[in-house]
Amino acid sequence: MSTIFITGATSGIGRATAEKFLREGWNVIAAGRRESRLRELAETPHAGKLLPLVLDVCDKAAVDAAVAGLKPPFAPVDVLVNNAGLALGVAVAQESNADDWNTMVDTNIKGVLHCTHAVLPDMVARNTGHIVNIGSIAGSYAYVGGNVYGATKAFVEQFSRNLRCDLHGTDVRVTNIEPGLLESEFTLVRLKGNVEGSRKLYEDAEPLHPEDIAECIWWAIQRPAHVNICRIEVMPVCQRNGATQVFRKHK
Ligand code: NDP
Ligand code: 8X3
Repeated sequence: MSTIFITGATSGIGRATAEKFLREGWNVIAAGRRESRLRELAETPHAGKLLPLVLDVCDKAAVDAAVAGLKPPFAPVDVLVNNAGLALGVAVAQESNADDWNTMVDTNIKGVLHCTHAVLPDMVARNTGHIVNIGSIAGSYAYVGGNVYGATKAFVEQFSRNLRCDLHGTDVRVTNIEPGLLESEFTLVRLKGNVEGSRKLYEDAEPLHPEDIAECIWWAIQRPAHVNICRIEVMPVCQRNGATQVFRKHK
C-alpha cells in the first residue's frame, strides 16, 4: 500500500495523519476546503509526495470528479481516511438550530458516503484497500447537547459494520476509530469561533493530541493483510464515561 486519501487534512487529526504518512514515504492526497491550509501543508518537510486537493466532501459531484481525475502515483487509492467532520452547537435538541443539524448530517454522514462510494468499486476490483472512518465516542455514549452530532457518529459505526458485511469475501478492510476528548479546532468550530470557550474545555485536562489518532490509523493499516481492526475506542486518561443521569426536582 502506498497512496492514502485523507479528508479534512487542513487541521487536527487529518493534518497530523497527512504529516505522519508523508514522513513514512507515502503518497498523500490531502483534501479540505481551506486552500491556504493546504498550501501550509505543502511547505512542511517531506511534502514532495503530497497532492493538495481543495474539496468539500458534501459536494458529491466534486468528490466523484476529484477521484476520477487522480493519476499515478496518486491513483489507485489504497487507503481512504474519512476524517472530515464537525459538531456545531452544544444546545439541547429542542433549542437547536436546524441548519446546524443539516450541516452535520451533510458532512459527517453524506461526506463519508460520497468519498466511500467514489473509491470502493476500484478497491473491490483490485481486491485490496482499507477504509478508515473517524467516528467518535459520541456515537456510543449519549450526553446533553450531543443529539445530532452523536447520532451521525453512531451512523459511522453502523455503516462501518455493514460495509464489512458487504465486503466479506474480498480483502478490503474497514476500521472505525472513535476518539474521545481531543484538542484541535473541533471545539472552536463547534462553538462558532468562541476562543475562550474552546480554551476552557481543554483547560486543566490532558486531552488526546491529533498525533495519537494518526498513530492509531498507522497501526491499523500496518497490521498483516489477514487482520481487520474493526473498531478502536480511544480516550485520554483524564476522561471517563459518566453514569446515567437522574434529574431531581428542587423542592
Ligand atoms: P478539526 O476541526 O481540527 O478538523 C476538522 C477537519 O474537517 C478540517 O480539516 C476541516 O477542513 C474538515 N472539514 C470540515 N467540513 C468539511 C467539508 N465539508 N469538506 C471537507 N473537509 C471538511 O477537528 P478534528 O481534527 O478534531 O476532527 C476530525 C474528525 O475527528 C471529525 O470527524 C471529528 O468529528 C472527529 N472527532 C474529533 C474529536 C475531538 O474531540 N476533536 C473526538 C472524536 C472524533 P476545512 O474546514 O478546511 O474544510
Ligand atoms: C468529539 C468527542 O465527546 O466532544 O467527537 O463529542 S465529544
